[in-house]
Amino acid sequence: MRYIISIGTNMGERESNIRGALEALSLLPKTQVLRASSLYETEPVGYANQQDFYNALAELESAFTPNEMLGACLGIEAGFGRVRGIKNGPRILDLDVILAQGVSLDEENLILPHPRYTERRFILEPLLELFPQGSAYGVEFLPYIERLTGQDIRKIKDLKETVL
Ligand code: PH2
Ligand code: MG
Ligand code: MG
Repeated sequence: MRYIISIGTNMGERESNIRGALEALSLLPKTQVLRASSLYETEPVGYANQQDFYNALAELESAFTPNEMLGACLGIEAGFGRVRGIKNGPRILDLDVILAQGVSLDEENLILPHPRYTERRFILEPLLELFPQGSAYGVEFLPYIERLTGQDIRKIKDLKETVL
């Protein structure tokens, strides 16, 4: 099954956190990282008084179920020493399952597609880079980008050649 995973960080060495997360995803069993978006620097959304984030998206092919993928992401975050603090606040690494191909799910610990990605430029812009047609796995997301205002985002560099 194909997955879109978002990677975010605004503590420590942000670029190496993103690269380390991509590497950790690629080392998961039964899983390949197919491609990654560019690396973006983004204005914090939801809680303003913190350092800008680095964000990127990865597309994976994996035999994991969505719940197994969520567990794997939480495990990678823990491996980076993530400590949970204020909601939307600073974090060394956040890995969120955004889309799983053909899956829509509403469970206590996992909702797919991700319930807030439609409001977040730091997810939608890299998603448009990966899916220039404006839909991914049959989910149309282009209209959401057009509705957004603010949320500064700057492309920092290509990760494709360097990561995979
Ligand atoms: N993650 C959040 C809340 N706000 N803002 C940016 N720019 N990037 C993020 O990854 C991010 C955020 C909650 O996970
Ligand atoms: Mg998040
Ligand atoms: Mg998260």
